[in-house]
Amino acid sequence: MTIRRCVVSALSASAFLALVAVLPASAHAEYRSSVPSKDATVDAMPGEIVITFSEPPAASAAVEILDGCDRDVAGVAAASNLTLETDVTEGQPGRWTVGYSVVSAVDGHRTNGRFAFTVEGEPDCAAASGRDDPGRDGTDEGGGDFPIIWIAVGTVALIAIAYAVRRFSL
Ligand SMILES: [Cu+2]
Repeated sequence: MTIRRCVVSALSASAFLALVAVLPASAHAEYRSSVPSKDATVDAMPGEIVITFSEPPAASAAVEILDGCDRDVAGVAAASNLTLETDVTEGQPGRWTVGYSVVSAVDGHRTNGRFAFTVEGEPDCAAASGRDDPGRDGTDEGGGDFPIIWIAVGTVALIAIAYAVRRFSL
């Protein structure tokens, strides 16, 4: 009985080690290439950003595309085989950055990354901002702070309850 249990645990341990040894061979959904490519300079604003990964990205991918005025111009993202195509809604020239968070459809691992490229021309950020800077808008900031207050209140309440339960159970 004891020997059998020992053999079983030794077998499962070696199976686990074999699995761990195999896993790094699958490289997750790593960035392979993109259009426009990393650090490239293009003379016209791209209509879409295409990123190719080493493994197919799941449909739940999140992409942020910041234009020369640091505004997110990412439209709809669509995954197809190894590529993720994201529409660009509008934008200003300058230095663009693309951030992505994708989950490999093969092994479920998440990969986050960022790359930049340049669109030739001078950005006209004043003209492009039809709406005002959202950071200056008090209601936006208030909305962002609200949940943090409730998380803090909830945490304090939980600690108080846990403390009370411990005291009364002793
Ligand atoms: Cu992986």
